[in-house]
Amino acid sequence: MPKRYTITAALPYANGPIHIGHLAGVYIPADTYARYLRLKNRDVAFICGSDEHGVAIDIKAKNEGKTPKQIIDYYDQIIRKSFDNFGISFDNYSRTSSKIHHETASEIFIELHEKKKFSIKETEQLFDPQVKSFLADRFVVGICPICKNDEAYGDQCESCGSSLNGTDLINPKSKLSGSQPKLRKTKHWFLPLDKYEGFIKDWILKGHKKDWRPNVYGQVKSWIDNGLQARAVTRDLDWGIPVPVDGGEEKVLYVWFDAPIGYISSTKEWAKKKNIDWKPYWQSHDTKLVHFIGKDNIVFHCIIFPIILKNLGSYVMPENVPANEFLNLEGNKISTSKNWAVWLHEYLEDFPGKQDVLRYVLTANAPETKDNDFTWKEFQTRNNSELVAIFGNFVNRVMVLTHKYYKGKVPISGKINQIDQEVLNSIKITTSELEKKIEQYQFRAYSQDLMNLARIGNKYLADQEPWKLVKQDPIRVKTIINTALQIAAALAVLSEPLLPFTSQKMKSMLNLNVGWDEVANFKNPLLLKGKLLKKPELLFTKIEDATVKIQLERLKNNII
Ligand code: B3M
Ligand code: ZN
Repeated sequence: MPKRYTITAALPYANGPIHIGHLAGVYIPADTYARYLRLKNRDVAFICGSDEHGVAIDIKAKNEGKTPKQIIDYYDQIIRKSFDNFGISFDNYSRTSSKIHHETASEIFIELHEKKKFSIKETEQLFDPQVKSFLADRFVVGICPICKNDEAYGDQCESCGSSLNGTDLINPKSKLSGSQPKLRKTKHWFLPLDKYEGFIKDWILKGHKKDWRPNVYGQVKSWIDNGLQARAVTRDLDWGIPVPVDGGEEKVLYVWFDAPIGYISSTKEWAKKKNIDWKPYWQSHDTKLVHFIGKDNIVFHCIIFPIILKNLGSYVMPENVPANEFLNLEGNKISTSKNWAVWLHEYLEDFPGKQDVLRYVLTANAPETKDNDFTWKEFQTRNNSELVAIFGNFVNRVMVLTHKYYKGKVPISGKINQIDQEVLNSIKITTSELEKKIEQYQFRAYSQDLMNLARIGNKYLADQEPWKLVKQDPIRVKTIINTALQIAAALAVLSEPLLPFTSQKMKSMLNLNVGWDEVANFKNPLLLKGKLLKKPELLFTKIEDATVKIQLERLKNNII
């Protein structure tokens, strides 16, 4: 078993708020995994931060007549607040405009430069004569030569994940002036990816065929099959980390060179606060490194960043990169520019206190192996027919009965019969299943196994009907209530990775203080007889049709 875990979540660009696609694609799975590992008493560094360089931010600034610094300062704090509100429990959330990141990225660039790992070449790049600026990355759009997506950028096609040079685009157009760009010579530092095809083949194509998700493995394979090409890791831009070597004047590091290094600088920042050494989290072979990302970031996390680390020599490679596919919204691609999105800050205004409902629905419906669709109807259905009718109803019923018959005290159990024993056995069985699913990044399945345990509890109460036995068999009633309370206690603990707010409420109501492993090694009881339970409060409430209607109207009325 690894001695420690470094879990990274893709650094969100600080040029807009967070929406449900970000949560579903990256942050809920990463947080669920990190919370689970902590419950298993593992040493975890859950790392993230704002991605504050790159053309996307520069474009936003130009469009709003602001400076890039104003843009990142504004959105960095909005993003942090959204993650806090949704219980995304980073151990450190940094930002790539920080001094420690500029230093870390510059040191790494200088080390690679001095080790002559780059090839420095003068090439022709796209140039906009009207605004007298080179057109790097998102400053140019055109048709992707691979998949013909007509909104491909100068560095990447988000539709097929291809990493591109601007000169690869068909019919390129300047995002700055709309004009047809010209070619102009300029010097850049290139990372010769082609030299590392063998390394990627051995490490991923041979080594991770079985344990990496097919969509990730398949994208890396198609990259290798098409042949890796050298990639420029510097840009003719003024927003970013200045190239820290002679000849790099007026150039900056390519955002995808510096951003993944942001994981390392954020870990350094965290370790400094804790007064511990950061190096084991990135350089010890008993560390398990896992990158949580969306599918459009696969090439940067499975090929480019690992080749950078490989060249540094002392870094570990990611053990897994469980990239999710995309989440669509009401049948259409989520689009920031068209405002076709459910923004977290708006969701919380309309559904205060329902963070766990969204965490559950986005996990139950997560795009783990293929693009999936979020609909408000399904949101309502899963809330009403699963969270309210099964999970919440079960916990509320058993607590109400405990207060009704025993003034809130856990009753002593009489002799348990075979049915009781089977129900109690489901605690250990379910926990072992949940552990397997989470360890294999199958969070959808985890959410359904968890709901199934609540279903078992709900069915047990409904079948045993203790309310009919109060007079003729009070001991039997005590046994049934005690057994059902053990299931509720197990749910309180096993739900924490995915439903942290609900788990907290349940532990408080049940006056419960047991850990994951006590549930995993379940020995009856988790909840001791005589323990006084607090008054139950409803864990979930129904969502009405009118509420869904309002959300659909808001979407349609606010589209740009
Ligand atoms: N800022 C997010 C994106 O491509 C990008 C991730 C960086 S992770 C180092 O949407
Ligand atoms: Zn494409």
